[in-house]
Amino acid sequence: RGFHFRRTLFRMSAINNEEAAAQAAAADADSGAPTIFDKIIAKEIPSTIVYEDEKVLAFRDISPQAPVHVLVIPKFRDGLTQLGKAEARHEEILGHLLYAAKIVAEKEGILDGFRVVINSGPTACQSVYHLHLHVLGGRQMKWPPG
Ligand code: TR5
Repeated sequence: RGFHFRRTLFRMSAINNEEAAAQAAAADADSGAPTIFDKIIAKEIPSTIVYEDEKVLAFRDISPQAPVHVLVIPKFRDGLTQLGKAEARHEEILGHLLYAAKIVAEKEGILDGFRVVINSGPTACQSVYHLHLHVLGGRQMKWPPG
């Protein structure tokens, strides 16, 4: 019985630790500080650009999770560190990003089947706090995602 109780306590503290870690990451990760993507936009860091217009940049992910893995980002972040921070004024750029994802899919020859993913916040494993769409394809995708 004692063992059971201690194990339950341990599980509870593990859950609390995970929640605390997630909250800490959330507080600190989305600080609004410049990210690596600013350097990519400024072309201070090289990237393989797939598509670009005055509002968005699409470049290959450095750690591809599929034969085609392209990130589409707004050139002006304007507070869009994550989708969860979107406001009404962002409607136009959000639509533009989604349409750019379709152009990327077309250019990459995966219009028959592709996936667009946005990770918003630490619980969704967002790691770069500059809104980005992942465009993935070139293989059979699985569902549900992990
Ligand atoms: O986890 P989230 O959804 O935030 O996605 C961030 C993505 O940025 C990941 O898929 C990373 O692989 C990608 N990433 C990170 C860096 C990077 C990049 N893609 C292209 N070039 C990159 N550089 C130069 N540096 C990165 N740190």
